[in-house]
Amino acid sequence: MRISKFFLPLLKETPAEAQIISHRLMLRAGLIRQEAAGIYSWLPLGFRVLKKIEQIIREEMDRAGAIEMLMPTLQLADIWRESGRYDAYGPEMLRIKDRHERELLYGPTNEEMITGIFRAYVKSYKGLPKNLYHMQWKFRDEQRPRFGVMRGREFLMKDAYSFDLTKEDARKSYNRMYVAYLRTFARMGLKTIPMRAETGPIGGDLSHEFIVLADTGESGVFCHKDLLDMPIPPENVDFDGDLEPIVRQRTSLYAATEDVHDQARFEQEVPAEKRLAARGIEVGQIFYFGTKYSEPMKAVVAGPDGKDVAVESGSYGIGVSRLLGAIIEASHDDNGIIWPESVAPFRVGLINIRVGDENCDRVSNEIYAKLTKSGVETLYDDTPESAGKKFSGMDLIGLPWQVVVGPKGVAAGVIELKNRRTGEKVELSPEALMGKFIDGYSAV
Ligand code: 5CA
Repeated sequence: MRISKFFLPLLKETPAEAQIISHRLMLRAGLIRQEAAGIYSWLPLGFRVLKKIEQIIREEMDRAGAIEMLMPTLQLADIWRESGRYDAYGPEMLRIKDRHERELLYGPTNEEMITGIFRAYVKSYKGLPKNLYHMQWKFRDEQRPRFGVMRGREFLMKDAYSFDLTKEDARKSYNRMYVAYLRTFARMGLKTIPMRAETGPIGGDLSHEFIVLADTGESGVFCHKDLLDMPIPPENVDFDGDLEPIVRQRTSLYAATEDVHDQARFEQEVPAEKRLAARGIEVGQIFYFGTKYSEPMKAVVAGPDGKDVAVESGSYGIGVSRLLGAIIEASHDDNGIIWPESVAPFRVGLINIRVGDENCDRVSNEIYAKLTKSGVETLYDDTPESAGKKFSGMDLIGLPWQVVVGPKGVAAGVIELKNRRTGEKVELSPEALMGKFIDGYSAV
């Protein structure tokens, strides 16, 4: 993509309303624009990151055996009356009437709707287990929307819902999501710690929040320091096998959010030098709630003995849009964002510092054409701006690699490559540069 043809509105000034670094950087780097309190447009650069994050989540959900679908944002109130949550949900729920005076709501979560879908089609235990998920916009009329996408009112969530015949099977479904989450967040360069958590309006008595430690996080958290350095389950982990050992390795150590924290137990179970009391960002939460929805909504299947059984369920959320904020909180410096390669909007930022110079243009155009043709996502700064402005803009948007083409280097047959994270710069021949980004590249 050529910046001259792209839409990349960078801000010079730090917007006054943004209190935390990720929010400031998201506005300055042209990722989002606020449309109303807690409601954002996703500008092209931010939208690319959102899609990358979605794709990682999708791959890991699919690997764990979950099945993607899509439910609407608007839901009928009637189905929420069946579960008893229509009144219980309170002012956070955005309630709407259509022209026929039918009561609708903008979904804050989808337990009711998915239970309605499940019960319409699955009648026998032979159709179990099932785990269905979607990524869809949610609306919660938060009392204090703040910190940009961290606590929005409209936000993108991945929500998965599992259905099983027995408690034991439901526990296996829970473990699959637990392990899938460890892999999902690690692939985005995030270190997350699963912590026991309150279940709130979703319900149930077993729940973990996946927490990224950050001083700007909204949750107070307490845990054993060894949880910071646990191995991430490999890509070939067997989701049909016994995942309990992976889960137990973590759950045997103390980790709790402030809502369920027990200071006496913490001090008893964790040696003083291993105690960590910190703040964190909740990027995901998983729940086991058994028959909380299936019973009132009569989502039953015929068991092996022919008798009807209410299905055992859990739900599993990830804050897709919140993740952009969390990743930036965890990965930035004074000059701007530092995207991990896996979620970067482009892998390479190509800077032509002398646009109009015949040689610089020729070399830059060649590099751009070759990288793009090979599928290396490249953002080419072909604008007539000053070199200084191009460098600071590129640092701000945080692409992992910067390729700098200038008259001196071109005359000497070299191009500069800068690693955004380490700041390390090397000079390479154009061939060596191509070889770095294109597998099996050969100049001929
Ligand atoms: N139905 C369950 C699981 S699917 C559920 O709604 N869980 S939740 O309430 O914990 O939300 C799931 C995730 O959405 C949270 O872990 C958080 O990362 C994200 N989230 C929740 N509220 C907001 C918000 N106001 N802004 C941005 N992200 C949010």
